[in-house]
Amino acid sequence: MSEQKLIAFMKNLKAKNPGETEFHQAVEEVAAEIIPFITANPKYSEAKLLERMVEPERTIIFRVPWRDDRGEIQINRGFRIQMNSAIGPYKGGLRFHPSVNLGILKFLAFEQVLKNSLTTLPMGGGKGGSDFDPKGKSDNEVMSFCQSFMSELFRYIGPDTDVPAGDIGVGAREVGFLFGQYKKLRNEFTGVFTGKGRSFGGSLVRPEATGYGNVFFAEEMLKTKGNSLKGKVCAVSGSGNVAQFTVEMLNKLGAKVVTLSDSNGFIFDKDGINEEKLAWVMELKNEKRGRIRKYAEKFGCEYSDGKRPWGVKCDAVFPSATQNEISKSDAEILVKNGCSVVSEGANMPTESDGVKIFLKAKILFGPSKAANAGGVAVSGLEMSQNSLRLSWTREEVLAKLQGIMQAIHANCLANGQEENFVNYAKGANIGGFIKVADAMLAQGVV
Ligand code: NDP
Ligand code: 2IT
Repeated sequence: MSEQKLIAFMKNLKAKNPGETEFHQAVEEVAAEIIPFITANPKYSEAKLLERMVEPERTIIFRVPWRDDRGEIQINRGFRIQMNSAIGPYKGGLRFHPSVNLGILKFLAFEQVLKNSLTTLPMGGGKGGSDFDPKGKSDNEVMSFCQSFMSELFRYIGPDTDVPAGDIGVGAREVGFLFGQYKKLRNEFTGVFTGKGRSFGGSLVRPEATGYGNVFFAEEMLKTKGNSLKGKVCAVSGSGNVAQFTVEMLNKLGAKVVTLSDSNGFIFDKDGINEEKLAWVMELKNEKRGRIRKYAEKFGCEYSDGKRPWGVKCDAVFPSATQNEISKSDAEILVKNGCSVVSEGANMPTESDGVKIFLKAKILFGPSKAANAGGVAVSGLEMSQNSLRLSWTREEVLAKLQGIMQAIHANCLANGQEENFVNYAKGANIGGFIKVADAMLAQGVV
């Protein structure tokens, strides 16, 4: 019966949201777990909560005109999806990447609602961004774009309404420019953004939080097997914010990381990306804004152009670049090569058929909405600190992050236990859903 309900639900969703393939994918993975759950708990199905949750509360699309360094006018498209505010203000990042479109941001906003629910903090879900490509642009061009983007977005956000942060292509530089323009337009200094610089209200450990949190989550999964990351050979993809701090924490826990990538290819360093090499990568990526290929030239290791790292033999993988970067055949190869841990730093990095391969093999699979929730969790802690007008120490924030990742893991266990196996994907979907659904039920048909 659930199978038929899922088919009908998805048919309707696709007809209403044509062409939004990533949104369809994210919803289908969740609905496949939630429909049997709400069938068994009819108070949720009668209130049409799943149907309500896939419809954004508000979608804002706007023109972003700006002038490049040659004086030429450029036009980009800006978006903010205000998906769900049942448990708190809309919260979620901004992505600047040429691939950005409505379907991608709706998938991210939908995932964010459930992820934020799992963090234990009072945050609703949202996501936004633009098809603007920061790559190859000067600092001045990035600032012009950010100022124009915020000149429209400022109407719709606020510290108690909607609090954006970074995502792909939006790091410390962009957040600074965006926050500065908001402050100028509103004439107020508030915690309207997270991921801010330390000197203007940013939280300690926010830059590290997503990568560190993902490693803590993997360690929790391994603990259930009496195992740990110590001595494990790990493959990480991406080389941006999430990837960098994933490597840092893996090194601290005694694992060996052998890969990093960007959209051009990946490096394989069999000796491991140690602290010193990681510092070099951080400078390459965050300051020089160069390509990962340079790592192979500098440290004399292998570089594979146009490829992803999933063919490398390893014990654990931490996909930390983008959606759908692990295909079904990649998943098959990973399992065949003996990989027994997949902890998702990126959002939805594994194709649906790949997830099925991991679940069938019964390996430890940490889905993104649970495993990468440490980033938004520390964003929530940044909001708390801004409201209190004080800042916590590094130790305090780190301890809270660790506690939150353990709580998320426990929630997944409670809702995802199957016979001799923990289905973390199911656990995260049901665990995330319940809190939002209960809040929506209590608030009536709004
Ligand atoms: P960054 O912009 O800092 O880094 C992104 C990295 O991924 C770069 O190495 C980039 O390579 C690569 N990448 C991006 N798009 C593609 C693509 N289409 N194909 C191949 N490689 C690609 O972003 P983040 O590290 O912040 O984000 C990485 C992932 O983590 C995203 O999925 C994001 O949604 C997710 N995430 C981020 C959080 C955060 O706090 N920042 C929190 C939770 C999840 P290149 O430079 O060549 O583009
Ligand atoms: O996908 C994500 O969780 C993020 N990009 C972080 C969002 C946030 O508000 O910190």
